[in-house]
Amino acid sequence: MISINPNQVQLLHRIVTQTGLYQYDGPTVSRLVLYDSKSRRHPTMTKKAFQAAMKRVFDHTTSNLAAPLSSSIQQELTAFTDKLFTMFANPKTNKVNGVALACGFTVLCNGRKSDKLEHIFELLDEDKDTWVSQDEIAKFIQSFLIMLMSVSSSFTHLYGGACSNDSAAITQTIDAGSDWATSQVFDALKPKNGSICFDDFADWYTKGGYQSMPWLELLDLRKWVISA
Ligand SMILES: [Ca+2]
Repeated sequence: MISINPNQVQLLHRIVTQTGLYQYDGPTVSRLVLYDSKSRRHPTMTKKAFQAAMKRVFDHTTSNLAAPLSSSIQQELTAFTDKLFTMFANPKTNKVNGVALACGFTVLCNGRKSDKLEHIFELLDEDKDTWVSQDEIAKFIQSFLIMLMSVSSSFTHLYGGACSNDSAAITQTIDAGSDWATSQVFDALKPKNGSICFDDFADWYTKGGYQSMPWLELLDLRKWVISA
């Protein structure tokens, strides 16, 4: 169960609309996120590289706006991206996985759920053989939940257990939630080579998998943000 405070949806609404982000699709924004690191197979970003990536994304999405961002939105945006870095960074290395970040950003972009999922599978499939492993799916689900957490102050219940608001507990909840959701997919599909392709996932989801991860519907911003 995920609960999202209405004020936090307003924050998300302001960020995606006032920065123009919601007008750009996942592939466009992913390229901006991964610009510096696309030649590397597993891009990781220092805080400096992360901040440069955020600047590339929002310079691009705000370039066609009629007026510059107000200082209050700029402040909210800085607070939001600072929170993202904290949430996405590996606590041991203090670096962010670029693919996970790009997957997370896809949640905030324009596009239909199925198009976003297909793009996310392309991002996850780093060796481009169309197969995606259980670890890679877990990475996506984790980044999805991190993105939801970052726009929510009342994400208090996940999979039946109450969690407090301290960051260690939140991280633990996200890890447990993504492991659980990923195993739902792989336990159901039991792939022989340990990997699945996009069609396997889409088929599983349509035939009942949505009951395991109803929050995947949130990939379509029109259902909860843009219409709000
Ligand atoms: Ca692969």
